[in-house]
Amino acid sequence: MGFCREQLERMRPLWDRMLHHPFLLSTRDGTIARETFGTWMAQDHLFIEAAVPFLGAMIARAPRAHRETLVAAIGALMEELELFRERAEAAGVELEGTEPAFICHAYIQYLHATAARASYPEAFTVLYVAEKAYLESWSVVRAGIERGSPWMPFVENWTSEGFRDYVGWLEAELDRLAADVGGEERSRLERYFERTLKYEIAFWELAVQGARWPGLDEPTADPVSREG
Ligand code: MP5
Repeated sequence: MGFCREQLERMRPLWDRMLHHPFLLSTRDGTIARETFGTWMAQDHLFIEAAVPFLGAMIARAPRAHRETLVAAIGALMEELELFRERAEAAGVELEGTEPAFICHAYIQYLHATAARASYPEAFTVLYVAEKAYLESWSVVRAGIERGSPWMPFVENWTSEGFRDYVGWLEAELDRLAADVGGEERSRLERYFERTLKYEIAFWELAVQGARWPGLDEPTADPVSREG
């Protein structure tokens, strides 16, 4: 069995938790609040903007045979950004000037740190898990969403034939990369796999919980005296 299948089986309970997230189920059922979906849109727009330099850094280190597909993936990100701008305008969601939520900020820092410091197979693992997560998450939504939903273009973006083929390519290439690494590196790939999946769950959670940073909502209970 290849690395990806093995990890997907190891992570099955967490993976299923992601696929049953209330954000996905309520988008599928048409009960999601526009504000909740708007929070996800504005935050994911930031994430995608950060994914462009992440991929750029990967291309700089990619084997020749990976370059063409990764370059095309940057083109796809540019089209996604355009889709977000168009949908945001239609839904009255403000994208410009949005501050990253805590979880979005952390995930973006993780992308940047991975691009700068991790090995190529480690960065490839992060890319694979993030893309596979979106393919499967939006496939859950696709199974029940009304075709006329304003959110349908996002479903189509991440469940298209082309995107499925891209994720299939990532899977085959990650299996190949992982087959060539030693035991310690393989353990690191497993940790990247798990951590990225946890970030994906946290990102759906952020949309539902809202973009406020933790610890800022309640008034200070017992103000510290500044006298003396
Ligand atoms: C993706 C995304 C998919 N847009 N946002 C998160 C939080 N995870 C994964 O990546 P891409 O590059 O937009 O297909």
